[in-house]
Amino acid sequence: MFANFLNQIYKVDDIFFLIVGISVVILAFITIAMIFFLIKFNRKKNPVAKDIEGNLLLEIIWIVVPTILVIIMFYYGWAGFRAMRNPPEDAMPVKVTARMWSWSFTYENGLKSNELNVPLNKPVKLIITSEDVLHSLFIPVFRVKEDAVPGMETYLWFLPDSLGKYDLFCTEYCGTGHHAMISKVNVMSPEEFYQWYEKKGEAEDIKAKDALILMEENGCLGCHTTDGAVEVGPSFKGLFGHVTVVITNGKERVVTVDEEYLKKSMLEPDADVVKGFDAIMPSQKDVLTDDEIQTIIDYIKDLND
Ligand SMILES: [Cu+2]
Repeated sequence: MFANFLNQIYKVDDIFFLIVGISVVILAFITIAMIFFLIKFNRKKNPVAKDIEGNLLLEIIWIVVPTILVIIMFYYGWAGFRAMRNPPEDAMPVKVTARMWSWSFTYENGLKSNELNVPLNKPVKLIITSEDVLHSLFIPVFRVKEDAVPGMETYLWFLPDSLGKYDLFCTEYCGTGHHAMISKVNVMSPEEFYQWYEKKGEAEDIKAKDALILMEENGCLGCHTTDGAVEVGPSFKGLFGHVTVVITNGKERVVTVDEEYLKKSMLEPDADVVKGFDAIMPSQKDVLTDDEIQTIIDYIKDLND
């Protein structure tokens, strides 16, 4: 199994270089032949048109050689594709949810994370979906990429075969915050991984979630900062008690940010849109519980102190 995978990951690069190599050789051959014929059959040298008879041997060569080349490229491409579409039985399943504009990873024990933590040398199967628009998950170092499609599950698998932190991107333009859809794959030693996996699992049971983790997991921090910097949406810092102009049903009005306003902004983000910002926030209805909303509101209040 392991050997299979190594074959596969190196195959991606090997097939790539094989196809590029064949293409370069063909390009060079065609260019040289073209220049050669331009000179050889130049009009000055051949004032009278001549009928050139066919050449059976040449014709056989130019049919057989390209056919073999195409079959070689197809075979390696197909073998690599088969390996990539067939996750090993013992692969660790992790559900991936993409949304504007963050990733969240859910493990078998219910544990959630906004970075993909995986143990070394254990195949991982990612089951991918999207809550809103098309996104695409891309982990360049493991040579895997798969679309995240709303209402549908797609998958990919890879073998994390070296320790370290690697980039994970959204590679399909999905709106204003697309650039913020960056996460990490942390390949840990199995001991370190299971320590994290089991400890966080217990915390998950008692639902003791810190506001920051909650906001990170639900993508709030993809657009809102906690330090006053304005990004896609208003910053949370200094927000509570602030008097602000909002657009309600196309009309401007002035509101004071209080608990009720914050809650409404999470559940019906399009109802009162802060002037100067686009109405692009997804509703957190059915996403955040009342308790979670309260935790976040308390956090935003505390940010003023
Ligand atoms: Cu995206």
